Amino acid sequence: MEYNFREIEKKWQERWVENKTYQVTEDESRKKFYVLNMFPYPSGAGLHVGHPLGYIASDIYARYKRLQGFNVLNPMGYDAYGLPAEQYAIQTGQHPAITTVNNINRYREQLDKIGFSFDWSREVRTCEPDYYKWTQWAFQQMFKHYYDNDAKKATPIADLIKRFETKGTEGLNAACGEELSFTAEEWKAKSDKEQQTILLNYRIAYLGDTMVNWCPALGTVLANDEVVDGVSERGGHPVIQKVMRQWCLRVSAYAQRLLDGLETLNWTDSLKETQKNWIGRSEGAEMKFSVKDSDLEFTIFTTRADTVFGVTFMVLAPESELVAQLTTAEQKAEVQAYLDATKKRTERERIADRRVTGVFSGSYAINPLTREAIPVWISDYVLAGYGTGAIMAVPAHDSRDYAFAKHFGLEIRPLIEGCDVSEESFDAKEGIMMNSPLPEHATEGGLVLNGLTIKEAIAKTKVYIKENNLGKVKVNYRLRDAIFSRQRYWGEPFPVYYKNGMPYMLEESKLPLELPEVDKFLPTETGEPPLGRAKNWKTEEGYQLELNTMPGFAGSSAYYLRYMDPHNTEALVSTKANAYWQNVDLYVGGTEHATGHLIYSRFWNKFLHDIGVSIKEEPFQKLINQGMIQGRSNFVYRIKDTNTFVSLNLKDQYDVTPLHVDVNIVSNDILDQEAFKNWHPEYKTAEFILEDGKYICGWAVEKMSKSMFNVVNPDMIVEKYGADTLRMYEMFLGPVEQSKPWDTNGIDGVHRFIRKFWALFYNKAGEYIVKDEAATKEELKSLHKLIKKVSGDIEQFSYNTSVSAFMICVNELSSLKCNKKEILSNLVVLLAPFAPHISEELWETLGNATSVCDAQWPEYNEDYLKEDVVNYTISFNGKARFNMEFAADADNNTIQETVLASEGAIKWIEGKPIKKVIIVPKKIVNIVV
Ligand code: ANZ
Repeated sequence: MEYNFREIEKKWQERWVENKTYQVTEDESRKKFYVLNMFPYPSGAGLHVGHPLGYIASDIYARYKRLQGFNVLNPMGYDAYGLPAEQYAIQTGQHPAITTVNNINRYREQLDKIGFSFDWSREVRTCEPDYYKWTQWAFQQMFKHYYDNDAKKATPIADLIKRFETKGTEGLNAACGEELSFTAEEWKAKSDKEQQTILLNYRIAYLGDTMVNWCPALGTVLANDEVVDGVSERGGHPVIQKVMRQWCLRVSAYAQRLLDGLETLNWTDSLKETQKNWIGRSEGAEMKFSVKDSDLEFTIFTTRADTVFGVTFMVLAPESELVAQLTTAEQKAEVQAYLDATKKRTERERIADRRVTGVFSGSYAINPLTREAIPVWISDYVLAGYGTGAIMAVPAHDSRDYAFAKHFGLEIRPLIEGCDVSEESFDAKEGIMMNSPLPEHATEGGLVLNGLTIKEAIAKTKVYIKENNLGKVKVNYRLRDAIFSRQRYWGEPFPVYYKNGMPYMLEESKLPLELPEVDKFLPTETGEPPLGRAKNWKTEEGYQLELNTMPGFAGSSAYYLRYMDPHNTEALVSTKANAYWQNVDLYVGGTEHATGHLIYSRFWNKFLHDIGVSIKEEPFQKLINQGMIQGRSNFVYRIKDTNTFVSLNLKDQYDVTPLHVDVNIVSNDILDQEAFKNWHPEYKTAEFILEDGKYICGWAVEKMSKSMFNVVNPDMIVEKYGADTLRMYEMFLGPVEQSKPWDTNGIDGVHRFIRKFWALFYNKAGEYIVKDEAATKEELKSLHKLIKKVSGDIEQFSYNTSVSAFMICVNELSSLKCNKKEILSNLVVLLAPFAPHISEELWETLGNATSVCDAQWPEYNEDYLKEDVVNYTISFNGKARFNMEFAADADNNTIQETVLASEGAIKWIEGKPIKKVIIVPKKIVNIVV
């Protein structure tokens, strides 16, 4: 039989569906292994060869684990809500549900051709009501819980209400927006609306006033990366900073657990570092400053409490509520003008650019230690969302404060020995506090820092502040709460209605709240989100339903749990299924999710863990980031003002313009001239200047993209070479985690390897030549070398070296003319994770009735790798003189005696006394005379 990959692949893909080969159940008799890919957003462009890279890598691992006897869950689904479908709908009127389904069907067709071991019976689509019911449910649970900092977990809001009724806020240590203080009596005296407002301050899902990038022309909030230089990336419309009431998730409450959890994960150091920086733990102190001639007090956050003697001014964020309270009548106009100007800058711009701007408020604060009056300024280098939105400025020791002081002519007061403030070098971490030129009363109360290191000074000041009730020690995190509202159509509706302006949750029995139909996917004339167009978007009682929808990360936060039990109508996941599958053992996906999805899903899962839904606190135990596959673009060179194209190595003789050419009409850098003429009407009459009768194209490595004509469609490769070749070739390109260019030039080699493998079973005449004879030592050695290499490589995700090892082994067996069943059966099993179709076919041919997926991974036997004899180099005083062979298990004594007694040795020793004999096992015997 000939190797007809088209027939073989079709046959097995059908067989797998018929036999439900990849369906798994919670089989208690076997150990589980859960492999997961980051599920795709089904875009209109379909898959290119870069997309399946991670899926192939994880599929190999999944199949390998199954061969080792594990019960492997390897599911797939679609992150189906999202902007592109909505944008397309706005342009074409096509309903996003329709384009999404079309795209999904196309993805599925492409995925099926590659031969993945996905259990499609567990597919999820985030836009399906029976899926998003549980996204809505989880959101409601977050609304119904608050975070207890003492218990370090989410706790029912009902408990908080009970507590308020009995003790008020006394002793409460909960994550909240604002520290509140009231007694039980005061709580009970509040109206329902007042109580609800207070509870929002504690709920894990809460409505909060947050600063957003608002684009009035587009009628929507934009993400930071959608705003460039103060205007919208799309359309160039002005964007302003605006406070809007939005749903938020109190991710910040979980900051410490998100940090601690990283220690338990098998992720790369660089990914952990990225998450650590994102969470941004900062230990410092909050200090109270009072306002001169007023009852007002405000709190600042500092990591350098020790510099309190060097404070020469204070700065408030422009958005701070204190601005209105501290601005004096004389300064009012100037402050207002400043506030208007800063509104236009996004937070990111404020951090990135170092332009110094600011305005004096007119008020003075009193330094709690020195009792000095110091001016209070307003500037946007202080961010409203971090710390307390107010700082004490120490220009001698902080570069931003320094720049500000210089610009506005404010005092700079150094505190550290040898600190040169004329230079912008503030790296004085190891410095010593000096006898500072402070007013006499400065050290009143006993805080003396002179002679201490900075570290000691910070610690001492913190204790002092605490003991003297001037503030408290505080840990801050950069991690922000997640803004959870989007003014979009194509997303999960919030299961929320409004009564008296307050939000309430729909009853659980009313879930899912399905996405309504609208006439257009645009905001309403009055600027409401698209759901404002839905008819009768109200509860049965007539209350208004929420008009925002949830963001992209909502549906992807707990999907891994849903795959465990995708058809459950009673729960997100049953305890039984969750107890069996636990969490993901291997997660494979792109690095772009390092701070988005991988933070949100960890947070979401920790919450579900707190409320008893998820057994494991961390969702993804091991994580591998697959690299990107870049495009390898090809160029043709058009001689200026002509329709003549000159081959690569002749182009320097002409004045040429390089043009991208579709890589699909180029093979091994040689242009298919006919196809080129048909590619574009403009080239119909193209003429060519050839070298050696060929047109050779230039090439470059670029991003794989339509506009560079370097997109390679996996379907085409499958059509031409088969899925098994595609799979092995993608792995052969290089280490999974590295980015690398797609280079079709080597694919023939991989395809030839597969044919050579086939040729061990069938001769040229198509006759089956496998024999039931005992294998030779050499054949066994070749096989066991491969078993050892491939098993080790798969564990390390070093698939490219595995492919090379297969090639070597098949070459060795070919030259040994080995077609022994004993050897080839094992070889088929080893190859099955990489090239499942051909392996199934040959496994069947070898006489097996069950799928190769259920075979057993071969164990390697060290004995076969042992050499019988070893060749030693015999040296005298370090110089190699001759060689001798010894049995591989010969001991050193035997070796030494035999060598010394040999004729050669006697000759080279020349009768001199022997000083030393050094034996390097299996390599060298060195005789020192
Ligand atoms: C006085 C001081 C002296 C400071 C000094 C630094 C150096 P991290 O490590 O990022 O937490 N800060 C506090 N809140 C801020 C805000 N909302 N916007 C901008 N800056 C803010 O940094 C904390 C330090 O950043 C704080 O310590 C404060 O300046 C500033 F030699 O206080 B420091």
